Amino acid sequence: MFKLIIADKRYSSWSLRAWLVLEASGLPFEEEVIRLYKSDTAERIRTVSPSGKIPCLLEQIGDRRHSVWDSLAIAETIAEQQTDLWPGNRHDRATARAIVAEMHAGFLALRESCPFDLQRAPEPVDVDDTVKEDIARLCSRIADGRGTGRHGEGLFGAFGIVDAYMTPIAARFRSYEIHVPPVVARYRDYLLDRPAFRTWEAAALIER
Ligand SMILES: N[C@@H](CCC(=O)N[C@@H](CS)C(=O)NCC(=O)O)C(=O)O
Repeated sequence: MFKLIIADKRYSSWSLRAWLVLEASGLPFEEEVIRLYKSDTAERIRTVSPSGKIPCLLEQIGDRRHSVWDSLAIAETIAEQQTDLWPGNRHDRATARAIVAEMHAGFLALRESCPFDLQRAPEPVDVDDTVKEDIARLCSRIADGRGTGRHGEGLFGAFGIVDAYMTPIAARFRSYEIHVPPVVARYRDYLLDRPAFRTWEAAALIER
């Protein structure tokens, strides 16, 4: 049985990504929340995660507790057991991995200007050109994937890791009222209407 250590559901986009991957895998798991911005946050995270960051996936193997830190390593670890989480086609799989890697390492301007906060009442903000470039780049990734006419509502068919990585972006599009083309708006709504996301969001909305 896996245990996923996550941060506040309201604030932690990386935790959401790992949690959505686990949910989509169908594998049983428990979760534990370590609240951010508390006096003991850093100390509690250090007891489970060598990087000092969460999410972190724990697996008890005999008397040893195995720890996988970082959302992307967690996603790849789960994908070893549930291979449908990446597209079946080799070229789609490569593109999906490239998008996830780009997301994991980039879009800093958008992340900094539009912090993830599921309790934020939707309201637009002024964004500079770098943020606009991030948004345009994301919209083009989404439009390219959705424009291929593949079966399923995810970027490459059924919901997978790439869609889990896109979900916090969809939430930012909504909470910062970022204007996006219709094809992107449909994908945003698909991600935010999924029962797994709604379950997470319901818990995020009552966090204090
Ligand atoms: N690249 C990491 C980022 C993880 C991360 O930044 N986690 C934040 C919470 S969203 C954290 O642990 N913050 C605690 C701290 O920095 O003390 C991932 O993909 O998991």
